Amino acid sequence: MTATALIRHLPGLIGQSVALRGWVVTTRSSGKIAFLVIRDGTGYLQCVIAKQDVDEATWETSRLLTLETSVEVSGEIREDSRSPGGVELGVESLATLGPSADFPIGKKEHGTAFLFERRHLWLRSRRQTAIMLVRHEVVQAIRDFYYERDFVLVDTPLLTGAVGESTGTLFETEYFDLGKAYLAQTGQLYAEAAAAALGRVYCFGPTFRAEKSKTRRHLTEFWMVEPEVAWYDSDDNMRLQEEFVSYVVARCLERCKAELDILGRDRGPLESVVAPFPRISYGEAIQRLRDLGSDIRWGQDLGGDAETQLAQQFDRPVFVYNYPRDVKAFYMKQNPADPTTVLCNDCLAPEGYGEIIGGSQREDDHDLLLGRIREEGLPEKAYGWYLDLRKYGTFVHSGFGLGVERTVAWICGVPHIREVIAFPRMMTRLYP
Ligand code: NSS
Repeated sequence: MTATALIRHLPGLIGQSVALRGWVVTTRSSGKIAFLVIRDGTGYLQCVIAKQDVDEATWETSRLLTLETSVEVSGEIREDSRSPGGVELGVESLATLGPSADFPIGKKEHGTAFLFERRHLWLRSRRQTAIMLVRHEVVQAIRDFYYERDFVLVDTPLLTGAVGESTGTLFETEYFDLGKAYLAQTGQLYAEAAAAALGRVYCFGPTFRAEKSKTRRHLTEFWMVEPEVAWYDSDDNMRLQEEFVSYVVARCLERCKAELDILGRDRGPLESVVAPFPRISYGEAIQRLRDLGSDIRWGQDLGGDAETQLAQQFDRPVFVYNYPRDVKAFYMKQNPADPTTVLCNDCLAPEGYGEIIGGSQREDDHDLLLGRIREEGLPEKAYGWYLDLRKYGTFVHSGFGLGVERTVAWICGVPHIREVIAFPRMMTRLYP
């Protein structure tokens, strides 16, 4: 195939002849002139076909085009201030590459079940591509943030022999002669080992949880970025989080203006996302919730509704720190000032989005950690290597995990996280 131009580059090609390939978005025709909008993934382009300027085959083709037909067009790029991108194409020839009869997703409203069943086609819509582009920017911003700060990327295994987070949500599979393997719920434990080797590290990949809940915040496969830092305590950890979240949001405000407009996202609330973030202890959070009329008691975990209520009191993300030990994972460091709590924090996003980060200082005392592993009834043998980190040069260290989908949903202002991953996996969805 001959080289073709990308729509994104056309404003620099005014006056030149180009060939383009793409898919039909809309067509409109009068007796003598037809307007065709195509998209190629990099943008949208209006193509103008004047009957008197083209051969009969091109004119006939233009009249028969249907939604999502793939086409090749060529002609001259002209300035047109009313068009998206400020240019249009004066068509000289047009050919169908792949017909598309009865594209199932049209202009009318469809239910979400209908759309998710056709996710492979729905992805082509303006809204879905805008979301994917914001996600792309978020992922790039994450990588840049850590690269610029000398963190080393360490890829952690997805097939693991030990429980990372909790036994309740494990996907397991038979693993040859070695018994059961679990799909990773987190890369954290391995990132801790890597932090003792490299100092500042992060892992970034898909994680898996057999979530049986059907909420707008849970997927069974989601992406998480997990930094782990030697010599950071819980306070340092929260400072890194607020700097990180502010950075990612600022990058999207700077580079995703068009996408946020397509999504109708009010930028005001995102512009307030500037460090430092307010911090309230778990105890204070319970008191605030009770003052708001909740009957939640000390010792209970904060559910989605409680998180929403708390976050509503602030104009930027808020940290809730030092939760009761009994509602948190085994690896969190006991709070020396109050052994019923652990040195940890969640970061709750505003506007009803709730928890986007869970983080903690890690238990660095060998015997306390072993005690917690036993208390939780976890198989000691599987954690031998993890305990070794406390036997050979134990070190104060902290880290956190930021859920990519929850963050993208919040930045896009999309209510349900299933819409911000190309092919969501949920309890009720494995297709397409
Ligand atoms: O369970 S977390 O709170 N924490 C961890 O996994 C730690 N091991 C991270 C660490 O310290 N390295 O999950 C972290 C974040 C949480 O705040 C959410 O944003 C996201 O991961 N998360 C999810 N997103 C989508 N779907 C599900 N099911 C989900 N579970 C957690």
